[in-house]
Amino acid sequence: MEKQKRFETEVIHNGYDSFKYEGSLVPPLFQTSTFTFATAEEGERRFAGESEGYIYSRLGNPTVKVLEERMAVLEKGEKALAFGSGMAAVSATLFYLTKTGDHILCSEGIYGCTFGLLQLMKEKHHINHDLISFSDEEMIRAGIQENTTCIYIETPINPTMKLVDLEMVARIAKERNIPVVVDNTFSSPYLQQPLTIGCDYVIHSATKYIGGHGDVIAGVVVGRKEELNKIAMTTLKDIGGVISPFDAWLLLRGLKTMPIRLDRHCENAKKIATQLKQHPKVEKMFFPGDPDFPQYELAQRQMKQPGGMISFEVKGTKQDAQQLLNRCQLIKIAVSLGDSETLIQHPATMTHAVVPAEERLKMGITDQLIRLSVGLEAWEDIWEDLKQALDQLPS
Ligand code: LCS
Repeated sequence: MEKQKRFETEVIHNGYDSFKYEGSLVPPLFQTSTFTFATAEEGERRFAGESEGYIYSRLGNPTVKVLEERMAVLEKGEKALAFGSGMAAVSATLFYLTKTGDHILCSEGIYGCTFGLLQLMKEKHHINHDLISFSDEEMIRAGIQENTTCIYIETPINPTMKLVDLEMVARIAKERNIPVVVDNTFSSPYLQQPLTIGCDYVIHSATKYIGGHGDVIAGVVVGRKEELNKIAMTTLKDIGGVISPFDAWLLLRGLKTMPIRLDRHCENAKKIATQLKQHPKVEKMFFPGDPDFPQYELAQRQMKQPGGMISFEVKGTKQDAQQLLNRCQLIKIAVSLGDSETLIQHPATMTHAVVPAEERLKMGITDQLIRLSVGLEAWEDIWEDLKQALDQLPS
């Protein structure tokens, strides 16, 4: 096997041999829905799995394959599968791991649509779940039921930035042989690699830091070959949330600059957080790189850098929070994250609007909470814009 290179090299080279493709430096875009067979018998062999080769792009595509191989290496997994959205990746994995009557133990705090999916699974398929704080071992042990077939966590959690100790969760889950699924979207594989600390599946909304340019909706799951092969042949193939070859191609382009983009996102976020924390209109700030962040020590241990996302509460009301958004000029009001542009959103009425108010407050999503995805602009320009918007809030 070829020796693995450093992360910054693998994002550019892994999974692709240009000489298999006429020397094309960049992986070609195989924008085709189907593949021709030389003979009927060859078609039969491919369907029977007796002959290597592509059949139909829902079952596999060469451009998508380069992306999957690269992602597997970056997350240090055996295999990766690409999907048409982060939610397609989440739903394919959760439906693969559960059946009617099973139970999912979930971090208290997850992306709004993942919350919506869990509701749907409960109402339509009687697959239950509990959202619990993963802050101590006893709580996790007490949350595991006889029928728990999956632990599902985000870290950092969208949008509160709370962290889950992956080493602790993986250790407890191993005792009971329960697979741990980590949504690694907020970290990217550059900052944190959950499979290396004993977790079983990593999911990404590749829409975010992996793509990095705000022009793709996509998802990825990484894990062990045996299980991912089963997902490929069931909840990916038959539910059909596949990625388009063009989107896979865009993600390959985005991936090349992911480490340098993230270095800049993190550096900018640290600078913005330092200023934000001192502003008189800011009530609280949640940023894993802030030494006063309650889980600062865990962030230092678990993440290479604290990431590019900051949440904060303004003093005042929901209307004040909305006014702050309205007064931003350079910073764009938009959901999504991990793009070059700095984006600001109001989780209670946007990404987490589907979560009932009581549940939302338990997660820590107040009406005053604002989420900032720090972009790649000059940090001084981002701060100047945010500051003038904050300065205008009533005292
Ligand atoms: N997981 C996390 C942690 C997410 O933040 C998102 C999307 C998803 C999964 C789903 O990925 P998608 O299907 O959109 O690719 N998060 C969004 C957000 O915070 N704002 O807009 C989308």
